[in-house]
Amino acid sequence: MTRIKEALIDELSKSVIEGNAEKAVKISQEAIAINIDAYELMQAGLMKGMKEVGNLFKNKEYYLPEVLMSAEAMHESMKILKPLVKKNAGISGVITIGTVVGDIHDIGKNIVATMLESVGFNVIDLGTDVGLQGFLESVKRDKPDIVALSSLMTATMENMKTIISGLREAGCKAKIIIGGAPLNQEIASEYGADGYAPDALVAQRLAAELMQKKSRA
Ligand code: B12
Repeated sequence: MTRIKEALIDELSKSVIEGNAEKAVKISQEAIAINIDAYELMQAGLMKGMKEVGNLFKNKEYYLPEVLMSAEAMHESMKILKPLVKKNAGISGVITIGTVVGDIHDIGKNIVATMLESVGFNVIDLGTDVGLQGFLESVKRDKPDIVALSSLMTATMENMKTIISGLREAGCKAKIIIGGAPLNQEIASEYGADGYAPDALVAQRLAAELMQKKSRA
């Protein structure tokens, strides 16, 4: 990595930690102007910064106002980067995604949605705080190949189980994948999901594999 690229990615990460949206926008624009890859900026810059914010929050060095400012900085930068994430054509399929009922965390979900769109999926984003009814309506209306559920809290991840069994009971044939910080493969299997991914890149691979399996079936 060139020194200037490294420095810009580091500054982008810091702008998220500092909760400085203005700086995040300025750095994103500078980095794009010298052709630094938008996905790399998201991963090595924004997500790294947000991870650190998570640690600061956990250690009670940051409180909700700081976290919100960091989320805002990330959001403003994403507005610039998202349209620039390279689209690799080849995959087609519809994915309905949403954060489950009771949970309003959407930063990770939005990154996953962007990554899925970037490989060619048509992503229907239902937003946050989505219950079984919301997912069922999308299954009926949008006929997704995959339904993706996100949850960031132990208190709300249990809702995934209810949504998964409700979707199955209603005859939903879509593959169901789940993700979010408190989850792992073991819980995903227990909840009856078809797949789990720890981050957006693995989510992209998982969705592509499920589509391949579907087309072979
Ligand atoms: C930012 C943040 C907030 C912001 C959210 C802003 C927003 N628009 O999302 C605000 C300030 C609003 C917030 C509020 C709250 N928060 Co909060 N928040 C966080 C924080 C610091 C970072 C989360 C984040 O964005 N991470 C960055 C993203 C990129 O990572 P990610 O979400 O994990 O996503 C990646 C993967 O998990 C995966 N993934 C995610 N979704 C999906 C879906 C699929 C299908 C797949 C395959 C993969 C996948 O891919 C993503 C990208 O790589 C975490 C701490 C932490 N360490 O995670 C706490 C945290 C999640 N919050 C927490 C809590 C408790 C709350 C509040 C209840 C606080 C309160 N007392 O009011 C409220 C919740 C209100 C509600 N009803 O939802 C706790 C949850 C504890 C728990 N285990 O249950 C945490 C862990 C903090 C802590 N250590 O206590 N929060």
